[in-house]
Amino acid sequence: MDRIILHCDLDCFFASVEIRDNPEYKGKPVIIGADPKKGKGRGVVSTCSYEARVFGLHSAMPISQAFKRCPHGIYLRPNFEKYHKASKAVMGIIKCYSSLFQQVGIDEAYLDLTERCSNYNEVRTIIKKIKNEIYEKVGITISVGCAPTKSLAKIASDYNKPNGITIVKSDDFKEFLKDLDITRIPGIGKKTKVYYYKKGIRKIGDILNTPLKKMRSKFGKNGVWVWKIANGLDSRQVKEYNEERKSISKERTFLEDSSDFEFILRKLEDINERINKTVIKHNIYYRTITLKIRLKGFVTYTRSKTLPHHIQDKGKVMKVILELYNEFSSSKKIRLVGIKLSNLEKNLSLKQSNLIKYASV
Ligand code: TTP
Ligand code: MG
Repeated sequence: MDRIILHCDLDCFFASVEIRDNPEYKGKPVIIGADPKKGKGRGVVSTCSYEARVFGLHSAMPISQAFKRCPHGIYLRPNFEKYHKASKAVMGIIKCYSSLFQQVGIDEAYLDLTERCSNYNEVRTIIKKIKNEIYEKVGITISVGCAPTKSLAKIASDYNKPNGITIVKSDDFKEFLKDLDITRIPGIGKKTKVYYYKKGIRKIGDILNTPLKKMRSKFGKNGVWVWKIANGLDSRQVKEYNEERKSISKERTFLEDSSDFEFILRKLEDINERINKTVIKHNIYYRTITLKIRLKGFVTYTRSKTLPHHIQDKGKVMKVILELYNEFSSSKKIRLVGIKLSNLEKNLSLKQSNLIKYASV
């Protein structure tokens, strides 16, 4: 049997927590977000119950527009503290079912059950157990998708929301995908889909029927990525960001040793971008920035700078890296460059302020 990966995603998360705490809202259109001020409010919808979605409401919609479509809805301001507490409780339950657990964002997680299950009946039993435990202990529902890759598991969890279970067996995944709209693929949003629709690609089946070469020439990198997803070629592992982690680093060895500043700068910028993605995803702040340079002949230098405060700022990282690079002088060609961020901290209060920005309230 192939890998067994679950993707778990809470249903209309913020709204579910509010409905749990106010049972009189059950079955009603509940909207979490900015104050609608009778249709004159600024800001957006954070999320809404499925009853509100019937009126076309969705996350990120201007709250004034939501009010026009659903004036009788129950409009509530978000209570992030409550949502963080619920999220922590849910994640605490999910992670008990496998050591391969990865939380993504506030209400999603992956779980690898490959070692634990030997058939899909066992998988279904565990999914039901997880869902029941979450409902009993936290009082909200979650949708779970199971598939042989992370991206397919994510498509599966979204397939039957709310409170759904979708198991996509490794032999059946193309059958499952073929009639789905391409926007089901994470990475094809409203804007990207236009390019695909124009070239006649609407269903995932159309991608399956297109050779990789053609996908690359027509849609570039995005085309290759979605082709791989559709063909089950996503080998990304389920791995937890380790709270005990002391540093984050990435480096690049050049195909040929170089002393071309422009080239080296581009590589450093590329490394910085990649590290920044990890930093944002795990909400990490750092104080120490280190540049690593390995010269032809394997002599390695490192130069560091420690800042007075923790930051999360890729522009500042690049500035420090350039300062450190300028301090360094050698006539020898460079073989490898790397950036390391250390003195790390996961900062919850800033995370909350980001969420507030997110919800524009
Ligand atoms: P999602 O999982 O995207 O949405 P959801 O859980 O509300 O609904 P679904 O049943 O479709 O999964 O996001 C999780 C929470 O993150 C959501 O409850 C509120 C917050 N959020 C925002 O504040 N703004 C946004 O634009 C989005 C997408 C989410
Ligand atoms: Mg969700």
